[in-house]
Amino acid sequence: AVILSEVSRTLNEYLLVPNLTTEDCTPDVVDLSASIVRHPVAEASPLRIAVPLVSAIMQAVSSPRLAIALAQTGGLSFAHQNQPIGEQAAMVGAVKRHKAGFRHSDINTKPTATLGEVSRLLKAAERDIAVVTDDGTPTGVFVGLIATSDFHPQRHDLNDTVESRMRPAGTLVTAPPTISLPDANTLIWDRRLDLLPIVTDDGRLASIVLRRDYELHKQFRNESIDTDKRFRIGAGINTRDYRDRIPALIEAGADVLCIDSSDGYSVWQHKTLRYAVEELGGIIPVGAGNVVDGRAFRYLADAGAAFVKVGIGGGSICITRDQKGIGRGQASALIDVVAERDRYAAETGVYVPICCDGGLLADYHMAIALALGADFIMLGRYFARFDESPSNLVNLDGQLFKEYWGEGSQRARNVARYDQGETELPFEEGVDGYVPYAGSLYANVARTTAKLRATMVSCGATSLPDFHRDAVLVQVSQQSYAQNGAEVRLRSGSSGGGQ
Ligand code: MZP
Repeated sequence: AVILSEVSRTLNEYLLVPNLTTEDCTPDVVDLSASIVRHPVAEASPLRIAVPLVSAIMQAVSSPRLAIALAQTGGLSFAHQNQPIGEQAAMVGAVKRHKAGFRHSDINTKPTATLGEVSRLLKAAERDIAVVTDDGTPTGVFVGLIATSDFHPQRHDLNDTVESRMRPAGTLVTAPPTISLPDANTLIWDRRLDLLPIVTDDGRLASIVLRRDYELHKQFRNESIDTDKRFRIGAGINTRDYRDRIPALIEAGADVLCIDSSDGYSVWQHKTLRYAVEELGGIIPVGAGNVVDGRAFRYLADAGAAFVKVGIGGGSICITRDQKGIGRGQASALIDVVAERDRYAAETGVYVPICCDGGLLADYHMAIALALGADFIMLGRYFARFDESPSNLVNLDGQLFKEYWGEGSQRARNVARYDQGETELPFEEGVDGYVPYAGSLYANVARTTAKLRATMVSCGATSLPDFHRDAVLVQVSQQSYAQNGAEVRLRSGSSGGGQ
């Protein structure tokens, strides 16, 4: 046997040491966008996401609803493969059929901008809307695109109706605003507007419907939506029925695929990747994994993997290490694989992104994983806690939980993921349980990305490649780890960090 000299270490065992933060390094300029599929070192990746978070290929996590919410916040979801091909393709299709838009609460109906600001924004956006005055006086102000009382998008062809409601500059508007928020939402997207001013019958500005976070969504528009304004979605595949599943998923519109397996260092993954590259001509990128060392990374990268997923045994529902004695601490696995990714890029000129998968229990673990070199992060437990995940919300002794179960549990019976030729799982590698309910994905992802930005600013980095290059990490002792949290009794109302 070979005994590796290093100890197997978790993400919990590291902290970041701050670098110099300069004036131009602020949270609002931090770019969290990530490459998710292979690309020549000197070129951009053909597929990028605005925030480096993807949802796990799991029954309890990735539903169409969650996929849409995650795409709206800049990440990406993977429809699980532990279901008949037709059902998985329908899940992908359900997300692709939705036109990209915003939830109603994402738009603000209070007039929070002055007319001058509206005018400047519209002009800067070079939209086909005329704003006549920017003196800030509401009376008599015309705003080009408005909703009138006889405007009912449901009853009209949207584009025709909108065109016919465009008024010449200077016209006073006489109808009360009756547009509903969903209609405003649709208009904003269909007309590619950044905001929609609504004017009352006496010409006063009644409200401005605008995107909540202009910069975020500008970035999101560029990076998380296909050119056809459809949400992006990925899908899991397995090494058994890939010849049927991959074509069906391509047909349904999947943007990227990933072989879903607890142990990706296998000839079966090699064959699946070669099928996608040779027989399908690489028409769709296919990621592979999971692996925990550089040898396995190189094997899959050589076979054509679009990205390689790292992590065995660290998942919050995972008992693989207990059951089979297989796995490696996530930090040690990442350090090894990242070094091989960089060697591979230097040797071949091809950058194959790494996805850190499983066992990220605190938001700061994501920062540690990215600092260690991960390109993006796959999360199960994190997303399972939110409203948008498909599992049941349950009340246990007065506390709310969401159900969450592993793909290796009897409940999921994902035989293909643990494929060693059996038709039944001979033993469980995952558990079936509950995770504390945490509310909306939107609010949580916003808080998590705020933390990531703040961490990167402390480390003097404004992009993930900078962070990879410049982060300084230190191992923590048990004594020092014990001081990570607060040492006081919390007052009621204090969240203690809210994770
Ligand atoms: P976590 O985010 O809940 O800690 O981990 C999610 C990851 O655990 C998944 O992306 C997958 O790689 C892995 N997983 C899923 N099911 C099991 C299992 O039943 C598992 N053992 O380990």
